[in-house]
Amino acid sequence: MLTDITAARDGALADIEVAATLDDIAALTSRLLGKKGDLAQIKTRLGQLESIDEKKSAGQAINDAMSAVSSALDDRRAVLAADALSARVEAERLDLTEYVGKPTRGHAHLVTQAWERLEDVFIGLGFQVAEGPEVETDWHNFEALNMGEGHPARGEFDTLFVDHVTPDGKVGTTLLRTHTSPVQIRTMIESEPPIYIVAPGRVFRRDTPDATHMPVFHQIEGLVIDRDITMADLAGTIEAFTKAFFGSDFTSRLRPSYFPFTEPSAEFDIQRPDGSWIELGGCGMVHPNVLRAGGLDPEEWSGFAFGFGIDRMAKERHGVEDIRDMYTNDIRFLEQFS
Ligand code: FA5
Repeated sequence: MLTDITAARDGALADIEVAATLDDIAALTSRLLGKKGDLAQIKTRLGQLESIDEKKSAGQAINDAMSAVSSALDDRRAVLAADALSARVEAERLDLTEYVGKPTRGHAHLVTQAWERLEDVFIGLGFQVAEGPEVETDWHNFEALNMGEGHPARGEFDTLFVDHVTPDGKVGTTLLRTHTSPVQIRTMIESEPPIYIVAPGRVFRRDTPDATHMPVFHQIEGLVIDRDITMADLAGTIEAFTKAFFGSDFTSRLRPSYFPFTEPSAEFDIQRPDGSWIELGGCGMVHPNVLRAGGLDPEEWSGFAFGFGIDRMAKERHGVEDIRDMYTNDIRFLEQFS
């Protein structure tokens, strides 16, 4: 029996040595150490041995053989697992050599750069930065800005409504703000004049994207409320801003226009050094109804407001042909504006 045990053990060890994969090891483990394995089969014959000493030494030999086989399986499994890991690491290795010696730094997006520069310029002119929520009430976005329910100007802002039912059962009174002008109302309500603020932020409209329109874009609002503010203050501020932001060879003009929340209203254009004009936004003297909605007495306070597109401004400043290029996140395009 001892010869059988030795033969079974040596056969098992030879099989283990040539196992080539972890699957082979799994199969060998159940074959060699399982109930139907050679050593287990020999064990069933122990009872046939006559003397106790023979049983003892054969039993001991079987146990030794089992543990030799078991530890050989463990060793081979460890070797094969390490090989499999190195093979996987090798297969998944990335070739990063093209980046060696060329450290690159990221930079702020074109629109973020314009946003930050605008804040800097207006802070330099004595303004503070304010902000308001992107999800607004109908009241702040329209009503308080002199656009009551049914006002035709509402239709010009292709509004995205937020599904919402108020406790009194009204639908559609919450929306994604269509402009930064509701920050005017919030600022008037929350702070005492004199007010000199700019409010840059993201706005939303159901506009189809084209070379000059995006459904999500950015505006910067300006609001000044003080005593005896006139249209001349507005024109002077716009001109000072134009020169500080675009350069001293740029100039600005106001063109009569209409906004429900300003009276009189104007469109604000800038002139490039080559003489061509670009429309940047709207502005005007804050309408008395808007001052009242903000809790201010129009007899005591007057002011001006303006709002223009940051994306359009970035586009003009950098000579970008199509506003959509700024949002496709093509690194070859973005890298040009570091
Ligand atoms: C307004 O939104 C007014 N709230 C501006 C205003 C503020 C007037 C304060 C008076 C006083 P308007 O809809 O024209 O106005 O938009 C202002 C600017 O936002 C535009 O001149 C343009 O530069 C930019 N703009 C408008 N729609 C888009 C769009 N879909 N994509 C990119 N920029 C846009």
